Amino acid sequence: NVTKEFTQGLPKSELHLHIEGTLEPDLKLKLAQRNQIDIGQTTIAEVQKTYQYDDLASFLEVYYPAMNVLQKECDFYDLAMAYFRRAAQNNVRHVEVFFDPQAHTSRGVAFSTVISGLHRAVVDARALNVDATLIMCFLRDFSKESARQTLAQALPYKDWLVGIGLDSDEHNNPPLKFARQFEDAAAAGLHLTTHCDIDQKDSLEHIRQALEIMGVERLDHGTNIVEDPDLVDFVAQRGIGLTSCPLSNSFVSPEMKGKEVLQLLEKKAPVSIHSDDPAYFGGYISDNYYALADKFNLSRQQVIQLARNSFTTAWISPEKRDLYL
Ligand code: ES4
Ligand code: ZN
Repeated sequence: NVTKEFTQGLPKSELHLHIEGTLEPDLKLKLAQRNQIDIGQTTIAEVQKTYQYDDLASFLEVYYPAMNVLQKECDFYDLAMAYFRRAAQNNVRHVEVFFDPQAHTSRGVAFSTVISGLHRAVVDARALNVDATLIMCFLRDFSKESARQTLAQALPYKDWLVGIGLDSDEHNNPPLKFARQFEDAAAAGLHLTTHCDIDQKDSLEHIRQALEIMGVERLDHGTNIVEDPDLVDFVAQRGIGLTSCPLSNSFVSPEMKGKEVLQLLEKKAPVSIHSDDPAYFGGYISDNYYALADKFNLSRQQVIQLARNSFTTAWISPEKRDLYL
C-alpha cells in the first residue's frame, strides 16, 4: 500500500513549482518586518485567513500582492533556500524552479536582484544534495512587448536558466501570443514549456497550439489533453511530459484530475506529479503524491511510474538521467 512515508522516501524530480508560491506565512512576516512593509497582517493565523480562493483569478489576487515583501537579493535567496530545504526533506533530487520576473520588475525590483538571489540559492542547494535549475516564466496577462523586454533582460543570464515557461491568467491569453518570444528563447538554447490550465474553456486549443505550432517540450497541467486521443498519442510518442498538481487542482476540481492522470498512465503518456504553489495549496510534493494515491487507490507501481516520468521528462543530461532511473 502507498503510505506517506513511501511517497516521501521515493526519489523525485520537481518540474512544476513556482518559487513565489513557496512563500510560507512565517517567512512572509519575517521579510515584511525586515523590509518595513505593512502587509496588513501580523500573525501566521491572520495571513492564513487571507488564503481563500476558488479559481485562478481569485488565487492570483492573493498571490501577487504578497510578493511585495520580496525586495532585496537576500529575500529571493532566503525564499529559494527555504524551499530547497523542504525539497531535500521530500527527497527531491532534481528541481526546475519557475520564477516570474515580471511580478517583481513591475514593482520596481531589478531583474538582476531577482535572478542573482535565486541563482545563489541554486548553487548552495548542491550542499543539500538538491540539483536545481531555473525556468523563467512570462506572465501571459502582460503584453508581448513586456515579454520581449523580459527575455532581453534574461539573455545575458541564459547560462543560469534551463528553460522558458508561461503562467498567470490564461483566459484570452493563448500560447501563440508569445510565439515570437518562444522562438527566440529556443534559438538561444532554452527549453520550452507552458501552462495549459485545467479550468480553461480554450484549454484544448491552447494545448494544440503549444504542441503543434510552438514546439513546447512539456505542458504544465495540460491533463485536459485526454479529450483528444490523437494529441495523447502525440505526447506519448514524443515523450512530452505533463506536470499535474493534485492539491492545486483540488481548488477547482474535487477529483483533482485523477482520472485523467490514470488514463495518461494507461496510454504511456509521461504524466508526473508536482506541487505548483505549495505554501498556498496545502502541501509539498510528497503530499501531492499521497493525496492522489490515497483518493484513487494507486498501486506502488503506479506511483513509481509517476516518479520515473518526472525524471524522464526532466531537462537533464542522459548521464544524469541514468543515475536517477
Ligand atoms: C499559478 Cl496555479 C497557477 N496558474 C497559473 N499561473 C500561476 N502562477 C503561479 N501559480
Ligand atoms: Zn503552475
